[in-house]
Formats: sequence, C-alpha cells, structure tokens
Amino acid sequence: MSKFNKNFLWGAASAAYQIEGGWDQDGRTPCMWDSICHDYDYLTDNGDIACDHYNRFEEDVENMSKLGLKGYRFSISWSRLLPDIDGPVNELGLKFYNDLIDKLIDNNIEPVATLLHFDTPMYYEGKGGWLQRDTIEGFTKFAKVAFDCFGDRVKKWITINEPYILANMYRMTAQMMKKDPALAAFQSSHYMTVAHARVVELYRQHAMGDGLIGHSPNLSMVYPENDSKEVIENTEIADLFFNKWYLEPALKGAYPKRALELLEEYDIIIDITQEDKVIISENLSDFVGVNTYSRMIIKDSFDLRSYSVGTMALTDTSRSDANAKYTAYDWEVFPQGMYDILVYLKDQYNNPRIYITENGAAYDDKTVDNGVINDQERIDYLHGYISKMKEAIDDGVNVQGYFVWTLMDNFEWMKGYSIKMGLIHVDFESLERTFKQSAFWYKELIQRNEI
Ligand code: GBH
Repeated sequence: MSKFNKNFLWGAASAAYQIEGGWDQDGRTPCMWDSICHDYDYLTDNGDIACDHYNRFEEDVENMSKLGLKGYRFSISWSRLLPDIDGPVNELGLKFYNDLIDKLIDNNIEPVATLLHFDTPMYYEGKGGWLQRDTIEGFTKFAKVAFDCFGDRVKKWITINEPYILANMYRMTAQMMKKDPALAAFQSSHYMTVAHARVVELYRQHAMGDGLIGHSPNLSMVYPENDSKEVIENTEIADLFFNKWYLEPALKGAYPKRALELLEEYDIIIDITQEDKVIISENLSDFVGVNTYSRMIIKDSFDLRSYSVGTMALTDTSRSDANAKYTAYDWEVFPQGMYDILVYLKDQYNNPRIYITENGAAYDDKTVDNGVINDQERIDYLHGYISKMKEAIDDGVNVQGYFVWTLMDNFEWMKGYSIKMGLIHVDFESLERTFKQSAFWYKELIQRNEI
C-alpha cells in the first residue's frame, strides 16, 4: 500500500456536449457537434438531451460529493455563454455555470474548467473553424469572458482539449472534400497552438489570473514493433507528431526543429508568422494535462502526407501479444504506458507539473439482479493505471492530480451512447443515475488516499 500526498486532487472529468443536453435551451446556439449530429447522416445518436446535466446538475454534484471527489473537470460550452459571434453574454448560460461552480465549491469540490472540448460554435465553424485565423481572436474573447465571470472561483484552467483529435477532424473533412488533409491537420493545430498561447498570456494579465493554466493533449507512449532501423525511425517521427508537436510549444515555447524540417520536406506549407512564434515562446503553460488511455506500436511505413489516416493507421496497436486485454473500444489495456509517458514527460520537459486530466475505460457494463452494476474490468483497469501513476510519482514525476474519464456514461462522440465509460451508470430512457461498483471502489480509494 502506498500513500498519496494529502493534497492530491482526485477527480472525475466530463465535457459539455457529452453531458449537458439542453442544446437549444435558454438561448444556446449550435456548436459543430450539433451540426455533425443534426445535419448529416453519419450518426443516429445526438447530444440534444444527453445526460440532461443542464437541468440536473444539482443531483450530479450531490453524486460527486457522495463519491468524495476533491475536483471536477468540466467544460464550458462556448455557444451557451456567447450565443453570437459578437453578441453579449447569455445571462441564463452564465447563471448555469455560476450555479454549477457555486454548488461544487459548497461541496468542497474544486472546479477545473476546460474552455474548448471539441464544441466550437457554428458561428466560427461555419466559416472554417480552426482552419481560419479569425477563430483565435474569437476564442480569446470567449476566454476573457470566462475569466471575468468565473476566474474568482476557478483556479485551474485548461485551454484546449486534445488538439490532435480536433485537428484530425479537419484532416478527415479535407480528405472527403479532396483537399490536402495534412495541410488541414497542421494548419488547424497551429492556430490552436497560437490560441492556447494567447489565452495563457491573457490569463497572466487578468486581475483574477492567479491560478494555473495549461492544455490537455492526448498523449500515448510510442513503442517500435521491432528494432529495425526503419521502425525505430518511424517511432521517433510518430512521437514527434503525436506527442511533441503538442507538448513542445506549450512547455518549451517552440515546435521541434525536426518536425518543421519534415513539414518542409513533405511540402506542407502552413501559415506560421513571426508574431506567432513570439507569442508561443513567451507564454508557457503552468502544467500539462495528460489524457492517456493506451499505447501506440509503430510499424514500418510512414508517410507524413497521409499521417494519421484512419484513426490509427500510423499508430496501430498491434494484437501480437496474446495475453493483452482490450476495452470495449478495442484499445489495449497497457498500464505500463502510464508509467512510461509520465517518466518521458519528466525527462523531456524538466519535470513539469502534471494533472492526469483523463484516464478510464469503456466496457459493456452488465447489470446483475439487485441493481448492482459489477464493472470489475473497469476497477482492474483503473487499479492498474493508478498503481503505475503512483510508481511514477515515487520515481519523482510531479503528478498533482488524477481525473477519471468519466463521471457518468454519456454521449461518446462518433460512438453515441453505445460506449460506456462512466463511474455512474445513466439510463438514457429515464435518465436515472446509478453508481457502478467502480464508483464505490474509487470512493474508497479517495478516502484511503492510497493504492
Ligand atoms: C477523449 O477522446 C475525449 O477527450 C473525451 O471527450 C472522450 O470521451 C474520451 O477521450 C474517450 O474516448 O478503449 O477505453 O481505452 C479522444 C479519443 C478515443 C480516446 C477512444 C480514448 C479509447 C478508449 N478517444 N479511446 S478505451
């Protein structure tokens, strides 16, 4: 048994579009996910109601309190707070987040707010979203409103969640439209990087900017499938574009030189100005939020132009290990990856302050007789990953908190309601919430503060 520091921030995470519902309630206007769900035929599910958290947040905070959470990571819906491109603050949207934050604080739960979790408003997305430089300005204005309204009570801020995943959406759209996918991915990711730095700068200048600010990239340790020279080289390149491209600007103030050289070699010419470079170099994050779930095993072929085609073409998790376990998402359970990515961050980035902002697993939870939801597999997953996180802490990695993905079952993007990752089960007919066994397990872990 091994004890955590007494201030260790145990929490759970969520995102606005995945739980709030109330998609057109009280003046909210559509975000890109309303459009993906309503305007195309890809998906049968949508987030119109989701967990109806917008109307049931009080019950949800009470559940968090029963769980003994010390922190809660949520995201602010940009188009709920600012329904129009240059319009005023939506008073009812503002009230919702004020009430949520106050209720959290009343229950001794620290609010940790994410500004953008995949839900860019349509008033920007319709003009090209993160492929357009204008969006940086708009995002900065939104951040200012959020700091003005909530900065007195929210002292940990995450600018952008998983810019790689968002950039990848522009890549896929470009591909469908027979445009240059690599250009779309790298251009959009660059504008997000600049937006992050601008918002960090703004926060530092803000009267209530006395907390911490960072971003939450999705990170995975990369491993070569064999030790051939080509595979080793590809593994370095995968690391460069999957991890370092998102880490170096925020933690060291510049893109890795080798990455910029490769973009040039592949003739991927993106708009990076001198001013961008200055803003990035002058506004480093206070911490890095780590979203991590599995690992990547890198094989032989690599082409930056088709980089990340299919979700995992470059980053295929191999099934070569017969003993490996997989989640319902088909991702490999690999707790050692948690240890390795944390030690990597310590070694490569001079031991930064770290919060695990997402980690958790999808399983098909079965309900047994007396209403008990026995998700032993999720408990095993969490136990394995948290133990490895602790090992890394004992080896000197500066991890200050851990947030389970996710508080309750919710709208899992392209997978709709078919994928369940919550500590709390949600019946999407009655919207009734039920604690899973993993919730009771997590509660005990927090209480004991040891693994
Ligand atoms: C992140 O998605 C997002 O930030 C979050 O909104 C999302 O709900 C969450 O992760 C879960 O997907 O097989 O259990 O190991 C980013 C892409 C794709 C990452 C699926 C986790 C496998 C989960 N995610 N992946 S698991």
